[in-house]
Amino acid sequence: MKSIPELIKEGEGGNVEFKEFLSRGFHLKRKERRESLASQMKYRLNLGSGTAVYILGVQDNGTPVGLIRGKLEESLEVIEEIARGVGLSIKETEVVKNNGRLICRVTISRERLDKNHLLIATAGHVDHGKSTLIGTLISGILDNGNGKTRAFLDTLKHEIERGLSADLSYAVYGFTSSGRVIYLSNPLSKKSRADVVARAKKLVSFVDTVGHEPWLRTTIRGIVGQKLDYGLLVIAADGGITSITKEHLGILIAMDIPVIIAITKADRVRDIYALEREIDELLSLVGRVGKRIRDERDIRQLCSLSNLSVLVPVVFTSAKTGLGMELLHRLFYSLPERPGLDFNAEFMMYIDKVYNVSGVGLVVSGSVKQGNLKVGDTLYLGPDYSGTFHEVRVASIELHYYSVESAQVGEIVGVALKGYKGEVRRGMVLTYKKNLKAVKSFEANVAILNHPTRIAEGYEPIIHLETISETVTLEPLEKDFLAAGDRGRVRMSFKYSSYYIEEGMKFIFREGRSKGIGVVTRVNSSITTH
Ligand SMILES: Nc1nc2c(ncn2[C@@H]2O[C@H](COP(=O)(O)OP(=O)(O)OP(=O)(O)O)[C@@H](O)[C@H]2O)c(=O)[nH]1
Ligand SMILES: [Mg+2]
Repeated sequence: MKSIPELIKEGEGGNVEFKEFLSRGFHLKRKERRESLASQMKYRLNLGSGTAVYILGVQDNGTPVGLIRGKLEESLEVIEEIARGVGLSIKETEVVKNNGRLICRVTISRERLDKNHLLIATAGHVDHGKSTLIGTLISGILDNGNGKTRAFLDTLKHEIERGLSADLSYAVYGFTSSGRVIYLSNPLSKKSRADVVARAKKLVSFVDTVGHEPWLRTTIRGIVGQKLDYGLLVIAADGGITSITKEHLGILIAMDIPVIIAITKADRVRDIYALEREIDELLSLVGRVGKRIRDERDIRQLCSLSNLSVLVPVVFTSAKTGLGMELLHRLFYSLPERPGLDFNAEFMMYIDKVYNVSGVGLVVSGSVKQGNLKVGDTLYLGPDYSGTFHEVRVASIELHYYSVESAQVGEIVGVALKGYKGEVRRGMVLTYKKNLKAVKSFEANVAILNHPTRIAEGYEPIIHLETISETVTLEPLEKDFLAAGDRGRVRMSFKYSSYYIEEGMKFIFREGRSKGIGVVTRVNSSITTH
C-alpha cells in the first residue's frame, strides 16, 4: 500500500483537486454547486490532457484528515454523478488509511476511452453496392444480388421502388470488448440500434450516401457536413472506376478524410484482382498508396503506422458470398479514431436535419463537430434569417435512438430543444458561445479544380461548408479572373442568407461541372450582418 505523501505527490500537477468531503445534500442538490463542481472537473481535465485527479479526505492546503467509510462512499457517489453529467467516468480509485480514516485518490477521464466510436461515410458510383455492403455488415445477413440487404438502409418509398438511395441513411453496429461483432438483430428496428449502442464497447456509425449523379449535393453533404473518421469508397468489380468514383474520391481527399476502398460484387467477375492496377493509378494521382488487406497481419501492420491518411486499405468483398466481410469487421475493430478530434473545445454542431416530433417538439440532428454536450445545458441556436441566435435548452439527446445524457465530438445525435419556436434550417449552428455573429461574406483561399472558362467577379457557384449549402457570389481579390488549376484569394458572399462560419473551415464549391476547394481565411466582423 502506498503512503499518504506518495498518494498525494503522485497526483501533483494542474489536474489535481483536493476535497475533504463531498456531500450529497450540499453538492448534488444545489444546482449552482453542482454546476461549479462540473466546470471545475472539466477545467482540471483540460489541464491534465483528458485526466483529472481528485484526492478525497484532504483539505485544500493538502493536509490529510481522512474520512470514515460512509463519508468516503458518499463523496465518491457525488464525484461519479458529476462526472457522468459531463460525459466522464471514474477510471480508478486508490485508498490508503490515515489514523483509522481513509484517503482516496480518484482518477477521472472521458467515457470515450471506454467506448471507441468510428464514423464512416460511404461513397461511390450508383448501384456499386454501398447500401448493400453496409446492410450486410450490420446484420450479418448475406445479400441475394437483388437488393435484399440494401433494404435495411433504403427505407423511403421511392427508394424501394426505384432501387436507388435518395437521401443519407444512418446505420450502426458494434463490437464487444473482446472484438466480437454485435450485429443488429433487426436492422429496421430502432430498439435494435439502441441495444447495440448500449452493449458495444466500440461503435461504428455509417452515413450511407447516394451515387446517383443528380444528387451529388446530398453526397457532398454526407461527406462535408459530418465529422468523419474514414470514407469508405465502394467500387464494383464488374463496374470499375467511373467519373463518379473519381469525383467522390476527390471530395474525400479535399476534405482530408482518410479513405478505405471496398471492391464489391467480387462474385460477379472471374478475375477479382483485375482492378487493382487501375486503383493504384487512381490513388497515385491523389498522392495515396493502396494496400491490399488479405489477413489480420496486414491489418495489424496498417494500424501500427502513424500516418494512415497516405495508405489506403483495399478490401475485396462480396455481400453475396460474404467474401471480405470478416476482414472489414476486423479492420473497423482495429482502426483508431481519427486523430485531432477536439474533445476539449466548446461544443458545436451544425444542424443537418430538423424534425418536429409529436410529444417532444423540436429535434435537430447533426454530427458533433467539437466538444461535448449534456442534457439540461443552455445553448444558442442560429443564425436565423435575420442573423439572430436564440437561447435554447437541451431537453434530451439520442444516439441511434439510444437516450444518452451527453454527446461528444464525432457522434451523430438527435437533440431535443426547448425554448425556441421559430424556424430552424440546415446550416444553423448549435453552440455554447453567446453573441456569435452571422456572417454574410468572407475571404478564402481557393483552388479551381475544374472550370471550362474563366472565373471572374459575379460568378455564382454553390458552396458546401459543414452542412451549409448555398449560392455564393465570388470575387477574385488579387487577379481579375481565375482559371482551372489556379489558386487565389477571393471574397465570397452568401447570396440569400447569412451563416455562422469560422476561419480555417474547409469547403467545396460547384457549379455544373465546375469545381473548386477552399479554406476560409478571414471572417471580418465589419462584413457581418449584426
Ligand atoms: N451479386 C452481387 N450483387 C450485389 C453485391 N452488392 C450489391 N449487389 C446488388 O447491387 C444492387 C445495387 O446495390 P446498392 O447497395 O443499392 O448500391 P448503392 O451503391 O447503394 O446504390 P445508390 O445508393 O443508389 O448509389 C442491388 O441489387 C444489390 O443486391 C454483391 O456483392 N454481389
Ligand atoms: Mg445506396
